[in-house]
Amino acid sequence: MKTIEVSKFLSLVLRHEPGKIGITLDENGWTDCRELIDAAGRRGKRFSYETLLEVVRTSDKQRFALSEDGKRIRANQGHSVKVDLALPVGTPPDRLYHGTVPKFIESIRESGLNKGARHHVHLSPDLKTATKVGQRRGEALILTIRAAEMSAAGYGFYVSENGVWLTDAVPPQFIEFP
Ligand code: HQG
Repeated sequence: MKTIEVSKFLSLVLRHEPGKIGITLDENGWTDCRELIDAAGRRGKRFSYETLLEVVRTSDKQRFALSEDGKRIRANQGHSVKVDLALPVGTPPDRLYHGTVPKFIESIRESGLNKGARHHVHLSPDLKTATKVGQRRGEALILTIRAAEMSAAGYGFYVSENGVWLTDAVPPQFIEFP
């Protein structure tokens, strides 16, 4: 498998469907690299440990992390299966950004940002990243989140290992629309 295919495959099994290849994630989302590679290989998804290392190293968004001994791997964020990433709580910058698309705006105006199928709402530290996130779905529309104000009002924020800011929900009063 090419690295891009391996990356997509890892996203699927480490975030959403470990059971698809018969592996399990521990409570913090980790799984054994060797078991993962073997289980994948038995289902025709063949790649080496070296390829897996390359995917972790070159992932544009640092999607995966290895344990210090290199034996275990987990996804840094984006899970739909229940895992506790034990993320550090952080104090966000004044503003954070969220890239979305026009068709969602009405609903976001009414109910704010919600986490949908994910564990958290994902917010970007800069406009460029937010634009990329929005463009996955079409013409990107960038919302500005008054994050420091939210934090002061008692809403919790976490930072993932790859610099994505996470929170449970963003009520409409903290969102600036374009
Ligand atoms: C929208 C990718 C209607 C929200 C990216 C978004 C990111 C609402 C979509 C990461 C809404 C959810 C996350 C509401 C939110 N009404 N629509 N009240 N609240 N939405 O994919 O932020 O490639 O779950 O605007 O780069 O797009 O997976 O979230 O459009 O970092 O590593 O509902 O996923 O990273 O979509 O993306 P998603 P997201 P990976």
